[in-house]
Formats: sequence, C-alpha cells, structure tokens
Amino acid sequence: MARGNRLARVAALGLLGVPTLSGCTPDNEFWRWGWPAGITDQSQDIKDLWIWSVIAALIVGVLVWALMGWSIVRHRKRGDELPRQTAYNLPLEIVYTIIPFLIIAGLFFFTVKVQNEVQDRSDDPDVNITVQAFKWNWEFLYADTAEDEADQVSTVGNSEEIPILVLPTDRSIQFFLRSADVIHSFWVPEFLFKLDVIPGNENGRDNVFQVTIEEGQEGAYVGRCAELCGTYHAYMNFEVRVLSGEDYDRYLQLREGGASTFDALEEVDPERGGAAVATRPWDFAEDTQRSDG
Ligand SMILES: [Cu+2]
Repeated sequence: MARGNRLARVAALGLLGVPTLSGCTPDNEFWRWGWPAGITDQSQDIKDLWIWSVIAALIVGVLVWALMGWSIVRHRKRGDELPRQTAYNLPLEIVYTIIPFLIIAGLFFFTVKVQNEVQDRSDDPDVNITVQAFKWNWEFLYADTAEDEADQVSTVGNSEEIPILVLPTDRSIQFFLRSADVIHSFWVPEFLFKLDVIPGNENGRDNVFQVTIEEGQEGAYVGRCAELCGTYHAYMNFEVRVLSGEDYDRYLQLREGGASTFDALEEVDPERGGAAVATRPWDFAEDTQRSDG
C-alpha cells in the first residue's frame, strides 16, 4: 500500500509540474501532433497548452499501461489459490479519487489561464476589421478607412471568387464578427482559434477578438466557415493574405484610390498575385462530372 501511495503522489506532482515548465516547449511537428504552427502571438499560448496537455495525457497513459502490465504479469494464475482480495480498500479508493481530481484541476487551471490570455484585448487596437458572414460567403470591411460603412474599403466573395482578407504583421488586429443570416464560424487554422459568428449582435452579444500576427509570417492562409450552415457550407472559404505593415498601408491606399482587391494585391504582392492561392472556388462543372461518373 505504501508503495502505491508514493507512486500516486509522484504521478500527480509530475502532471502538475509539467505545464509549469512550458517556457521550454518542444516546438516541432511531432509534439504538435499535426497542428499548424500558429502565426499569431495568441496562438503560441494555445499551442503550448495543447502540447503540454498531450504530454500529460501520455504520462497518464504510460503509467496506466505500466500498472496494467505489472498486474497481468505479477498476478498471473499460478495455482488454484485465490490471491489476497483488496475490494473495499478505502485508502486505495481515496487515492484514485484524488488523482483524477488533481489532473482535472491542473487542466482546468491552465485552460482558464490560456483562455484569459487569448481573449485579452487592448482598448486601442491598431487595425479594425468587420467580418460579415452570410450564406455562403464572406465580406470583409476595413473599418478604419471611413466612418460610414458604405464608404469603407471592403472585399466580398462570390461563387467565382474567393474573398481575400489582407492583414498586416506586428499590429494588433480587432475582428468584429457578425452574420446576416444563420450561425457561421470564423476559422483560420493558423490562428489556432475560431469564433462562432452568431446573428443578433444588437442584443449585446460580443463577437469580438484580437490577434497580433508575428513578424515574418507574411503569406497566404486558408480561412474556413467552421459551423455547418447549409448546402454550400463546405465551400465557404476565404484567404488571409498577410503582408508587412508597409505593404498593408500601400494596399489600403490603392484600394482607397479605387483599385480592386485583385489589382491592389497584384501590385503590392506580385509574388502571390491578386487571386487566392491558399484555396480555390468550388468548381461546379467538375463536381457535376464527378457525381455523374
Ligand atoms: Cu457558414
């Protein structure tokens, strides 16, 4: 019994201690279990939580497998005599009630901590974006470009064109999400974050979050609707095009001067061009062919 108790204590301590060491997170594909690396400041906290939760789960798993293996070998049948029976062993029952509780308490503590960090907002973000979701596409409004929404620079997608949301690195970006119809969900896998887009903001619902994209993460990233919203939900994609702050300013300047999203991007991001590269519109013709064959 004494040995079991000691083992349990060591296990509990190890589990709680592990996430506190997260300053030295192993950042590679293996520990991320296929998760994207994350391109925002906020995503690093989420990634750390995920990695250490997996490690904690592995420790519990290995311990349980080891104990199972040990009992199978140690208590294999050697004769007809029954081994010592330990049913209704109160200390043992207390131990295996307390250990899971400590594990959940640890996971809960770190989850709440990370959640608070991720949902933290500055009162004065550098960039304000309004995201309007509708069946089955997206409209992005650059809220800082004009007071009146009708005058703001915007990009809207249609069935032939993937809407591109242009964002700068190294600036705090605030997203205000709203829906014209049903519940959608704004998801950029590389943010490691998604937020439901629930209609009815006028009721005081707070569909707002902030991210800061890290320097050096310029590129094209796919964005998706992550809430089943009807027939063409699966094709409700968009692209996030991350530019340096300088290129972002230039992009908005061109847009304000009357250039289309395509033309402005052709000029500021010639490497990737004006059309989406992270995803493409649904090819209706191809899809019909496939279902025919
Ligand atoms: Cu949707």
